[in-house]
Amino acid sequence: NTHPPLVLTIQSHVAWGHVGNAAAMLPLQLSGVEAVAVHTVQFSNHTGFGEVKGQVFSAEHIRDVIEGLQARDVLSHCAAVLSGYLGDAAIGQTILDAVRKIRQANPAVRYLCDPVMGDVHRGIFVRPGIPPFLRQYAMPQADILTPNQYEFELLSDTSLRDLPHAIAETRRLLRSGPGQPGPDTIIITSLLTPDMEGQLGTLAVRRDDAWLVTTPIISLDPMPSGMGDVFSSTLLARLLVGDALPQALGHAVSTLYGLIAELPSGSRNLPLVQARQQIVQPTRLFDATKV
Ligand code: PXL
Repeated sequence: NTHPPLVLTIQSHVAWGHVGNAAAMLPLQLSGVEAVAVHTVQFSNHTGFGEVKGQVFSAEHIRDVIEGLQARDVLSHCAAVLSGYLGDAAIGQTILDAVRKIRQANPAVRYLCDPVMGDVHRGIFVRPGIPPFLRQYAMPQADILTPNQYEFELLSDTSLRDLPHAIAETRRLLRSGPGQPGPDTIIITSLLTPDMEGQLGTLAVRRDDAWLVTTPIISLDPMPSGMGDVFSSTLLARLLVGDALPQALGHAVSTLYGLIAELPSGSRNLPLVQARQQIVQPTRLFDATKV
């Protein structure tokens, strides 16, 4: 009997609803991946509601918990690290310290950084220190980066005109070779350039390949939060259980589509529990095509 792969997932926690770790854990677990979850904040609900109670944890608190994991020899056995909503830039540095420690023990560890900053509907919804932290410190350490279009435009200081422009700008941020800083894979979610013909795109770019998945747009009002968090955790889980990038991409996009299709009207929380079947076996499968 073998152990399932371990993922250290460091994100926000909400008591009610599904964002951050409260969104990521179920997709990891249902995909056969063990989630080692460290919470950067504990809030009552996600910030999209406007009113939030709870606290951002201190960087020392996060460091403490990670030290405990290291003492149990859990850290060095993590196949991947997943980060999302940071709460504070100092917590981000603690996450990068953990990534460095794991990398020393296991150079094959994959760090998926979801640079959670905001979206086109709400603008930036994180503390001011977070965008510069992500750009200067986190992006160079990441293996996989999963910004939405709004976050990608912030990170790259561009406004995407069309798909070829998106691919070219993405390649500019990729690592230039083995051992160089920067991700080897960038995935732009919620891509809506004028040439997308009314479809919503998810674009995965590596040095030598690029893949696109398109889905019909389901308009949502209000917008639920947590879609990016379900996407990044599902994608990472599929990669860890052996999917190639285009398969993992198609699966994760299909999971999101299925969840949104089952969203109760007016809900700002994803129906993660009701629609859990969409995580394992999405009803409608969208395939990635090479672009
Ligand atoms: O899904 C991003 C996210 C994560 N964590 C918290 C949030 C949000 C978006 O609103 O509020 C706490």
